[in-house]
Amino acid sequence: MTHPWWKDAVVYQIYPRSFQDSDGDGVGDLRGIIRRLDYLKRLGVDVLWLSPIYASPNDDNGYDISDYRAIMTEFGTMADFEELLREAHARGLKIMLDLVVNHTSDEHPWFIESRQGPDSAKRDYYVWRKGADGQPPNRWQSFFSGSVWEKDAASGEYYLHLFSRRQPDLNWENPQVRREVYDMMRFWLDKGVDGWRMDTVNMFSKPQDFPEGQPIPGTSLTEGQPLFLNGPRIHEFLQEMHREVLAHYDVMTVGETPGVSPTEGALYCGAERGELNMVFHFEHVFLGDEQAERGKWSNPPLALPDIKRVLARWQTGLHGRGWNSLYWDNHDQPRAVSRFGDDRQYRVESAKMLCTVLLFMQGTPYIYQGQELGMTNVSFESMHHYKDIETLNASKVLREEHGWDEARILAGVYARGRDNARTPMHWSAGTNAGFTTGTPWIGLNPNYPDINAEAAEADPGSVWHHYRDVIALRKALPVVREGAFTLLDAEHPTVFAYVRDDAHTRLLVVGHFHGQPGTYPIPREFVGGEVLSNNYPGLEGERELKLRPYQAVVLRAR
Ligand code: ISL
Repeated sequence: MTHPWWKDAVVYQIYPRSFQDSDGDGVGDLRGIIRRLDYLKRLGVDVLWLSPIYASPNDDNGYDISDYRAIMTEFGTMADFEELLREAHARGLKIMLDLVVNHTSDEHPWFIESRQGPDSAKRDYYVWRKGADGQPPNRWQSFFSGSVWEKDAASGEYYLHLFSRRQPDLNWENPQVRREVYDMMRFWLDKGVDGWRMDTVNMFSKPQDFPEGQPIPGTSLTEGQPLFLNGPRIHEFLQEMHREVLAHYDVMTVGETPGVSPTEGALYCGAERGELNMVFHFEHVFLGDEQAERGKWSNPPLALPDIKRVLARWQTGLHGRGWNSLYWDNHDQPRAVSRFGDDRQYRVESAKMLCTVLLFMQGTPYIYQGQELGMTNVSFESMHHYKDIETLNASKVLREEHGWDEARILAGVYARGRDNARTPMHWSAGTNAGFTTGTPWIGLNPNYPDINAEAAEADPGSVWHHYRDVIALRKALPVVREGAFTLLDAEHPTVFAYVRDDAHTRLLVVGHFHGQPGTYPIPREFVGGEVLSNNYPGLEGERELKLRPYQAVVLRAR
């Protein structure tokens, strides 16, 4: 299995809630996705990753599951899902689901039973601990603000929740819990599902003594993350899952792993490890956040050499040892063009440049819905328009504990809030961008009359056509799949240049991350080389490229 299918695949992430509504309730649904399969086929992607589609009270938009074997009412029925799977497969598209098993919803029957008291048969499905002196077991901070422990009135004990208090953590130490998870995975795989994106996969195993972490200045909490990421039994659990379930199906798996380095990453996705096929690391999207006063909400500036250093380290670190996943954004991140490009004057050029630079690296690329249109961040007028639990909780803490005013909070949210990625997909210039005939669950980005799929498909110069061309090109070039990666000019402040090469082909990829013209000397072997991709009509300079704002070119050595 040196060339498994997922090494050639391009994945497209769908956030079902915001993709396409088919019944006018303002929420996207499965029948809406079916309607858009031909669009996705035309783009040239191979795999659709659906963010959670299961029954959920939607405290965290489906990442809080109350029934793993049922479809969220707003999204449709099991029959709709089966039809989606059939229709996708008929077009040669695969479907990957989101496996959210670090936690459930507090409305999951397991938790309802667990919560009944220390004698409940399901007590041990979750993590219950006694506090001391009226305080929680430790002072770890949750991802969504506040303590990870919630005191339950019935027993006076605390349950663990790394995310919201409505997302209690499952107890992976309990073999019965693991068996339930494996059964549920088989349920979907037997229907014909082609893979899993595994939510927060490196958090399943916690040190059972729950040691105290480093204090977080200005709060009563401690930093538990380093202690519960990549916990003591995590690889044992994943190897068991592989043995019990994954090894019996031809599927692809990608683990979401914040806080892993390439060395740790290889432990999750090393070819011989029997765990996962690849991981999402966060090093390029979290750059500087840890050092910033209020983390991502302070939105520390990004420097290109840091981004290059991180991505190059992963490229070389996993080459021949594991497999990379490539992404600029997803449903938790701001829009790629707004974060790494220029979402105003050079929106089209910079969105195309980001496409080129990402898709010529080694690994499986993930395109987040709307990225192929160059969709941008949104700036809602006030906090009232925001829906995301992380954003709303953080905004409260920033206001009440750190004295930030609304303008300052909004600046952080505009730059980094998760709702940037969650506004409805832009299909057309018509009512609600063609997303819904009803009232959309969250506001639209007002720029949809200019930026939408219908206009993009009709315009050969659009970001969409660039994505389609680059997807087709990377598939035609085996060097992109297997070739070595060499970063050039690591310290160059505005140019991201690298070489991909194998025994047959050498490619030079140059991306100019700047709104002013620039120059870049062409390495000798590429002088006079064939231009395989260019986001401008022409290319100037023979020995030295004269780069236009956000220009990106790919040259093949003679
Ligand atoms: O979103 C983040 C930063 O803004 C991350 O810290 C994120 O919380 C983390 O990567 C885990 O994300 C995943 O699990 C969460 C869910 O809210 C996210 O949408 C999901 O991608 C809990 O299930």
